[in-house]
Amino acid sequence: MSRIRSVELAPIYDSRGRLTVEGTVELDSGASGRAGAPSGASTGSHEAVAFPPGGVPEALATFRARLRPALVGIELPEFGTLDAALHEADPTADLHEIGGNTATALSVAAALALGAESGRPLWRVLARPGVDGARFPAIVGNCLNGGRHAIGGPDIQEFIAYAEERRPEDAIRAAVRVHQLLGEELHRRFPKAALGRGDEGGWVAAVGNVEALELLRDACDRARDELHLAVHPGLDFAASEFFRDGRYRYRDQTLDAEGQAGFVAHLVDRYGIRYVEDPFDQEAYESFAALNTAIGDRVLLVGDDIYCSRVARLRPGIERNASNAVLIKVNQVGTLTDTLATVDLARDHGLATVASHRSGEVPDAWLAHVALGIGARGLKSGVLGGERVAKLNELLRLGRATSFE
Ligand code: 2PG
Ligand code: MG
Repeated sequence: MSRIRSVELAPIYDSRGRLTVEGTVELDSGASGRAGAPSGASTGSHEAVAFPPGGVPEALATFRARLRPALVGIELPEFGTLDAALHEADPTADLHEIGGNTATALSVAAALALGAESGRPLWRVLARPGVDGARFPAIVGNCLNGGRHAIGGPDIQEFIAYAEERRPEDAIRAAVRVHQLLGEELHRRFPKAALGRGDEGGWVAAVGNVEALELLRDACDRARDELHLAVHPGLDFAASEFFRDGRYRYRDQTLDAEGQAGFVAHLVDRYGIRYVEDPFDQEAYESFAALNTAIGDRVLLVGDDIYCSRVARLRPGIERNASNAVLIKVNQVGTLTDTLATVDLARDHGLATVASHRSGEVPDAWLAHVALGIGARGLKSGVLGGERVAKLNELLRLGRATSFE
């Protein structure tokens, strides 16, 4: 039986230079696992709170006072046992006492330790029924940043290359090429402007929403022609961020819910969009449902802030047929056990899952294993930036072990 010999929590930096936490779990056998937790900028109201009110210092103090004594010495037949102990220590739904990021770091570290002990990669430790590791996710790669992930960019948060290819090497190549072509075109169009990249490694430019989408569409078209690979435009509106007093407030237009639905559907058809995330406010189940009826046959319609990876938020979405996919972020809900409950609920009702990074990431690779293990339709992990590439490179490694013939 595996027993926890030691458990640690330490501060590390994320890709925005903010402190987060990294957990280490060591078993009696000497097997160990280590994992860092990322942080979002456009966080949903129903997410686990990343840290207690006093931030990382309070998370570390709480860990030392309450968690370490509760965890050292317990038997760990599966990672769920550690997750249950975390919830016992902090019974709040949003984990604001211990912090959702503490929960995520320790939960993933425990699963990695169990995998190391039994010679299994993480994805196998997490594998859902019927998942054999042969079906790889599409790449959901952010190529141009806006919203809260960029200064001076468009209102829409993410302009995405959605690459649906069986082989990870093909999907990643296509997404990377879209990013490159988009950058080249921006250089051509704004030869004197200082171009940069945003929080998720996508380009930042002083362009409007529609101009950015045109650039993305053109880059996807060119990448498709050049590589003969399936890559199409996608958007994460992160619409809760610009929804105020019942209206969607873009810099150049203000729309009510119906207007927003029409705008999204128009963009989908005009620009050949295949992936749409959070086109409405996080409480707008009915708007989601109407749009899903209208475009769900041709687009992956993904709920992020609306569900916050939680069973209690996804259930009403399923009842209303609010989307055909759910974004999965472990630290929105805290532990792997909670995450997998949401994944199982989605699968049982025919919804696709997309495993996602956060805008403030750590250079860990475990997200690629989560994506493969849950049988995700997509891996949303950006395209460039070391903390993004870490996940893509891990997916490449996993793909190398697989025969696609
Ligand atoms: C999102 C995420 C990741 P954040 O909205 O999907 O792209 O952003 O981590 O800031 O919530
Ligand atoms: Mg989102």
